[in-house]
Amino acid sequence: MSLTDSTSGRLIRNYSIEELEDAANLMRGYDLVALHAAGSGHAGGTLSIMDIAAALYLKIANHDPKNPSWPDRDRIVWSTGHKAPSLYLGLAFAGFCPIDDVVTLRKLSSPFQGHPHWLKLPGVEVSTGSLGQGLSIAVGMALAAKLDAKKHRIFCIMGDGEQQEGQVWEGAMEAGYHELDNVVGIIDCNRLQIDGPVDEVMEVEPLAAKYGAFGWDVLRIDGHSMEQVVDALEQARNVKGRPVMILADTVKGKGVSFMEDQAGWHGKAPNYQELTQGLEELGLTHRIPVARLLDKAKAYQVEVDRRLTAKMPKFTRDYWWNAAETMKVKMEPTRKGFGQSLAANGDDERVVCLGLDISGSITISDFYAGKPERKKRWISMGIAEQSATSAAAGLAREGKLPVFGTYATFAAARNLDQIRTSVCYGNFNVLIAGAHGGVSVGADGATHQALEDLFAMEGLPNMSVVVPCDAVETRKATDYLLLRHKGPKYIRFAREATPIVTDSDTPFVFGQANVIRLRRENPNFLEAFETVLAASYANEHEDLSIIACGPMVPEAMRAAYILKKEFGYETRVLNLHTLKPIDAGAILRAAQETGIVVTAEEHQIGALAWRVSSILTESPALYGLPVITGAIGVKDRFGDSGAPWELIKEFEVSAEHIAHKAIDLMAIKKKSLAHREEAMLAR
Ligand SMILES: Cc1ncc(C[n+]2csc(CCOP(=O)(O)OP(=O)(O)O)c2C)c(N)n1
Repeated sequence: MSLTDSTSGRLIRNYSIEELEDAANLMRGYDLVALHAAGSGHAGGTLSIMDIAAALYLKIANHDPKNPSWPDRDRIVWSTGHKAPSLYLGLAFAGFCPIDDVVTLRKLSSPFQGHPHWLKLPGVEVSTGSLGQGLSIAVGMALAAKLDAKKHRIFCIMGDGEQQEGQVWEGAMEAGYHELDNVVGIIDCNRLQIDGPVDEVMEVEPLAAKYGAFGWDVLRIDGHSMEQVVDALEQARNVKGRPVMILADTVKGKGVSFMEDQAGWHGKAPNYQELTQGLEELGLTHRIPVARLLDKAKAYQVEVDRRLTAKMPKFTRDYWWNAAETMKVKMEPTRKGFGQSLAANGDDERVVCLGLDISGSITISDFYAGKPERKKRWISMGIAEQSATSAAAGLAREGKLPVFGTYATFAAARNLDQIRTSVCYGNFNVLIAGAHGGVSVGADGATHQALEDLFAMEGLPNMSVVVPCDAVETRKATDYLLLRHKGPKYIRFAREATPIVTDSDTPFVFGQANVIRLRRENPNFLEAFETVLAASYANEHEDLSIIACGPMVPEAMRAAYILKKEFGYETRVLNLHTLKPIDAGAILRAAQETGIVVTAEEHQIGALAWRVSSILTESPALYGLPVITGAIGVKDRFGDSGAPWELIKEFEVSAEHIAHKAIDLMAIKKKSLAHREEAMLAR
């Protein structure tokens, strides 16, 4: 069976091989349009898997578009979550949702998230995006089917680079051991990953021998021959007592000449001219209503903009970055400073950098760029965060200075036990970079937005944690942590360009906060402020304090500006770049001297707020003193796809939100001061 009416048992449509080939081609075209409309996404892998997606959704899988949760349906698990558009188009072409809707891909609140989320779109079986987890989910589904004596199958789609994740092999072992003949794995063997060819990043072959050794039946096919694809998926039905793995040899970027076999097209979307050329090469220029689709995407975006504008706190004028003469700033991603420091300090023979297949984007590859002599100290580990973490501990044990980094979710959560036991318990000198922290990661969505990493990193004994506020401070912090600080250390930075609010003269002392004060109007926003070490700052009896870290520091400065302009309030901004060890003295003085503390973090509320609170509540110096507190941060929810600055608004972590909170707290402070005065007079 295939596309089936679950109530009557009737076959909805029986696709021929030619019809499937045509559908796959059309799906490639829609994919290009959706990626173009999104402005980001994964062209290479979505194109290489499309023939398999068409075969699975339109012919092989037993499912009913009118009844997506039909208990007897076959399940399709996309372990390779970044290929979500192929999944969405498979569903759309099968009739689960309108095809045109896929063009809202990666936009705010869209059901077509950057990585699939089953709670947002019927037909998506599970939420994925963190590589290497799907096969284990499939094992769980297959075991449940066996327990319930159900006959449906579970398909699991993976990438060849993804095979580097150790968890894949745990799942493979389990499926073999439990003789799960209801599991069919499919690997998109396009031989490329982000950092380059799979066999250069971390060889995974011979996959057939490896899966065979784990008790699987293995078929190797041409993943672009529809006949072979359908045949293999059908054949898998007849295997009893063993799971089946289909190794599909494919071409990354298949169908679009300039994308084919190009690692650079892994995570890139076509511009309009590339879209037009791609559609022409696919023979789809007149078959896909590009203008209508792009209009639909635009209309969706207009609605997003309207909704976001409506929910933003309002002031008498627009204080957004660069909106007015006095709000001018230079923007650069904080991650840049990390690479600059590695480039500058990498001659130290002890420094060893570990690559985790996201090296250019997080700038760790700047370590060896233009310096071939350092290449021997660049160790490619593949997509294997857990093993790399323990390997870093081993390197440190032998006197090296290991550095590794990836998306903060994978650098500080996936490998948490390895950080805890291998690195922190042994107190090893390992520098961990949590790149792409916060919601401002953007369209990749929730799975790629680290919003909990700081909880774990701060909670580990021996660990030091630094969250620099801009690219300049990231450079200084990395310089310090890499060569001068001993012990486990975590530095967290962001992906999006954010304002530069420090310069080479701005103090950066590990463990010591800076005080930032608005002093004057200046066309250059940075110059309007003065920054000094908190320890050398003399109380100016400001109205309130804002304590921030990371790119929330520029937002706190902008909030201070808004509060001064609109209400005449004076604000002490504390740049708490080092979260651990924390500068308790600076926090206490801010609370004592201003009476209001607002914390601001691009993280679930707490990594900063609760640590500040614990200092306030446990300090005898504050007993009996009124201190009013408020917290800005993400409020116990997962992230979303969307543009970085849209997400800053959606998740209420902008200067406007900080200012709004401060205004509320100022009203409380004024009221309580008035009460106290009344009480004094009454006495
Ligand atoms: C645990 C985890 N680490 C890193 C990433 C970032 N990432 C996304 S795709 C990718 C490369 C995947 O390569 P492959 O499996 O070969 O997929 P394909 O080349 O077919 O797109 C990486 C490293 C991730 N999503 N999850």
